[in-house]
Amino acid sequence: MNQQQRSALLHSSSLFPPPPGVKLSYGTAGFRADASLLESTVFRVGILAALRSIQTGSVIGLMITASHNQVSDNGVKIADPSGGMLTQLWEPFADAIANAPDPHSLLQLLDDFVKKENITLEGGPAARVLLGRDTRPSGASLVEAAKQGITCITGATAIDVGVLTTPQLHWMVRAKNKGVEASEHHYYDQIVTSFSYLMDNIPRENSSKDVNDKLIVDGADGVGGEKLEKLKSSLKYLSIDVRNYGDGVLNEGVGADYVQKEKVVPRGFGPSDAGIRCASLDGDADRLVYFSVLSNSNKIDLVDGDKILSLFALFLKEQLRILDDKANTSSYKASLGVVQTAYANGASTEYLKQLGLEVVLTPTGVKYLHEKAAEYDIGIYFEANGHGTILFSETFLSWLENINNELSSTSKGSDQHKAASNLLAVSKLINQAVGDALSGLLLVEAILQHMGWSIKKWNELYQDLPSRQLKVKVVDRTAVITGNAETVVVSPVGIQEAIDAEIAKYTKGRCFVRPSGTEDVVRVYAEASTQEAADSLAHSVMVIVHQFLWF
Ligand code: G16
Repeated sequence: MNQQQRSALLHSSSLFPPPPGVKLSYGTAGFRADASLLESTVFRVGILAALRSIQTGSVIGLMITASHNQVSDNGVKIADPSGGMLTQLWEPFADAIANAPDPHSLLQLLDDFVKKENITLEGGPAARVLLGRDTRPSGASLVEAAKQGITCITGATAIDVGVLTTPQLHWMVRAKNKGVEASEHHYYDQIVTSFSYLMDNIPRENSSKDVNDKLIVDGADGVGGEKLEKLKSSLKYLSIDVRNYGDGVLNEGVGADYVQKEKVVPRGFGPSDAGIRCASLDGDADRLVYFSVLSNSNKIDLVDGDKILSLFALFLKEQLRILDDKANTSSYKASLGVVQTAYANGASTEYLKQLGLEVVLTPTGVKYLHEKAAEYDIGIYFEANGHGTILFSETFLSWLENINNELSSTSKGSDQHKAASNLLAVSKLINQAVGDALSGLLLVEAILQHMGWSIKKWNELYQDLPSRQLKVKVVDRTAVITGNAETVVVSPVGIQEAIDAEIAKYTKGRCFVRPSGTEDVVRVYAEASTQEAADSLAHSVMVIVHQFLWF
């Protein structure tokens, strides 16, 4: 690092002192905390993004969001060149620089890291970082801090793309690095075109069945609602009523996290909506759940990420079967796998296995699920909370392109040709970089129309086991260390035995605890044969967590 670069870093970082006594870590989805604590961290993550861009010779993304968290929180995370999450190999460096106490120790860490990673600061590629943010009021000033961090690195450019959903930013990074058009307009163009294509391909006999074109969407008073309100007029086959798209408080009594955890109607919905298909996005539109309002109550029938996964799996499996059945050209056995976490409802895992699918569990966090799903030709991953997508391998896609071209000249309009083109359209509609509520919603809508299914019929695929999730405030959540895809607690010693003894009291009992990576709580998940039993198991385990961790 030359003298000029060192002076620039020392000067700029002295303007962003870290808040005393605060230790942050790059958790499930980047750094998250009360927004007032984050300027220094965001500035430093800006430096990291520029270094990552130089090292990879690619565009990197930096998103300012705290997604489902309360409006006073904010956060920052990095999108790697593929559009996916920052490589886990850089997370310890992110932690170290975020917590460096002063400019000199920060400079030392940067110097060591640049040498270790062979990052060429002079004469190499110039850094380019795309910067996006959600609608949080603290976002604008944090974007400025990120710009200062990025541009401290000589030659680096910060490209501010404004207010976006998190998945849009990830999509743009991926598109830019593939050398294709990458504006927000191109994002809409791609999803609207592939959605229309899927809808046009619907077998005519299904179009009059019990699915209708009316959908009500809860926008969580965040960026997703705003974007959908603008997009909806281009969706000729759907009539969407968007609610909660900006007037209320972000994530307060609204949004996918609230709906999925509390299982009650979000603000702005009521008994008059009973019977209509409803969906809910989270604060930055990377999660999606569906629900229907129960008449004369504030309760809902939840259709969560597991059911979205099951719907996608059914459709894709069917398209592959049609293609395979009549294959007269080169045969290709595409691998289809599904990835879930321990939060997946036991009934969903059972159902997917009965479909003959390979089901794999990973720890919570898209970074883990995504990595696993990428091992298949078609990998579908979903967390129960509604975060997920479908990944297609390059090898499979190029085979599919060839078959589709061949079929288009030999048997245009045949079932087999439609299956090939449906699969291609799904690969363009669904976000290949990260879970995306907007494109996920359009795929759900297209598949329901294909099947001719109402939300009720979809929800009847299998019956969820009753479950309960609770948050427990403890002194230090990092004291909880888990293993085996978060299904057992390894430390503190003795807590797992106490949890097991509690589980043994319940029919179909299952329970686990884990520290949240986005909020300062320990999460408890319990499942059992009745709602009362699931509630009771969750409460008993909450008491155990308190006993072991409130010291
Ligand atoms: C983030 C992650 C998700 C994770 C969720 C909750 O979602 O992207 O993978 O399930 O946090 O994580 P935790 O239980 O560790 O707090 P989002 O939508 O908040 O970005």
